Amino acid sequence: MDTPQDILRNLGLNSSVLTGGTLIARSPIDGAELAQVREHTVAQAHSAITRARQASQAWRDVPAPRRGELIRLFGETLRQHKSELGRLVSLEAGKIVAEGEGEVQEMIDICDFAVGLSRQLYGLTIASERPGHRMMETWHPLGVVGVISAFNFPVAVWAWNSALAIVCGNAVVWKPSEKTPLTALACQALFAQAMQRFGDAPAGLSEVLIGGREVGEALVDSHTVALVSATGSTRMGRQVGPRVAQRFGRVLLELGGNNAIIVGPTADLDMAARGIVFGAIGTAGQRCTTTRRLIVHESVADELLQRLHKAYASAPIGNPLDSGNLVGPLIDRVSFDAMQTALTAAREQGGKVTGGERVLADQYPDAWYVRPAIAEMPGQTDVVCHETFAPILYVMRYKEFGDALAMQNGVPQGLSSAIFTNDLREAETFLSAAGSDCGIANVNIGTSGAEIGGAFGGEKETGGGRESGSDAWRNYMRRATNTINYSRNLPLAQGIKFGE
Ligand code: UN1
Repeated sequence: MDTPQDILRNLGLNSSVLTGGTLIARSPIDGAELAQVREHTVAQAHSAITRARQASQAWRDVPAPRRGELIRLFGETLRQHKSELGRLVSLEAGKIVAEGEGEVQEMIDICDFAVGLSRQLYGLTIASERPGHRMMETWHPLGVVGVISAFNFPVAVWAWNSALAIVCGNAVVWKPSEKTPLTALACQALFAQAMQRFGDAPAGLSEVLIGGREVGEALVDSHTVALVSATGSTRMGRQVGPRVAQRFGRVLLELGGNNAIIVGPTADLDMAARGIVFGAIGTAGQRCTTTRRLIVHESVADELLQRLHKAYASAPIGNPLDSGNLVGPLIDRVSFDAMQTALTAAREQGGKVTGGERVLADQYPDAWYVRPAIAEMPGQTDVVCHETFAPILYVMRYKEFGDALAMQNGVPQGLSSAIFTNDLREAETFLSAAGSDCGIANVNIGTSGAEIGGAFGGEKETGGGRESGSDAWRNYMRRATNTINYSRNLPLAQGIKFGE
């Protein structure tokens, strides 16, 4: 099961989609070509959206618990293929195998969550002000949900969206990153297996669009697509958000993060160091939840930095398929260049940078491995306020807790945040309304690696969307408020008398 072709064949995918196409899929591990994938035309994208609409019109009539059965079967299929799909994620996105498999586990977890949810799509019953009346809410599917996902979580983000969207009675059209078409095709093949076992699910329930900007735009601009859920950069969100809003479509945005960990004077430094290292160098700094800023109390800064430098120096960098390695490659050269530009800026802005250089270039001339960087900054300078999708940890020191909080909140992004402290006042203040302004705020846990059970997403330039657990399912449904009159009169609300 080594090559992606083998994996895709094992998943039952027709190999004709992997050759002779115009989209060259490459592995960031060594730059090797993995496949030449056929791209969809705009006309094909429109046909896929039409198929999805037809599917959604049949699917909305299927009872929600029965819809859950399809997702249960999909979760089962994923369990059977966890290691294969995880390996494909590693090959195509460059994650270490443990993280590739972890991503598939997130898919399995959201399937379990969605199955339970399929029996809990509750609405409220509301007290009416009129006698003999009852008010309630009912929740209905939206129709077609569009999903745009990024290279760094090439399968889980789609699963968060589609497992919920499908139990909620929608069809899904997915535009994966051009950098990760194979994992998307693999997911589609696995979903097709679940559909087959299910029996009578309508074709078109889950569509994949392979291609670039034009097919993405077809999704964004189609009046048939009721909700566009887009994960990626803030730049992408600035384009997608207004375009969907222009046609009064709904958007769910999960955009850039610039996640900080505050380490207070009472923190358990062992735990803090481990949380920071996983958050900052895990997935080679390419998670939206990656720890990008460390705000550390001056009394523990030297000690903590010493530990971090030691951990960074011994973190094995290399082929993510070798289980000993903890840091795989960056996705491509563009990423590498962006990292170098940020580090140059950090130096210019008074930073002291350790690491950041390219490594393993002789062994992998066409791949981009780097030593994760630590940049000790004189303050929260301009470069620190930008998300660079690479393993750079900016470190700032503080004296007063209020200053640490202000620094934590003083960036345009608002995804994830954490504090390591054993001081109850600090912890609770951090979680309070006056504390972290992020969508995720943790105590004695790092910024990345969230469980699927909570709502996932963030504020400010992160876009405000929430996916995954809690009540995020409501994004995929429309709410109807119903008032039922079971009396023999027709009283008006607000006590209005009209011609009586
Ligand atoms: C992302 O990087 O887009 O919390 C998602 C985490 C993962 C999801 C990251 N569960 O790090």
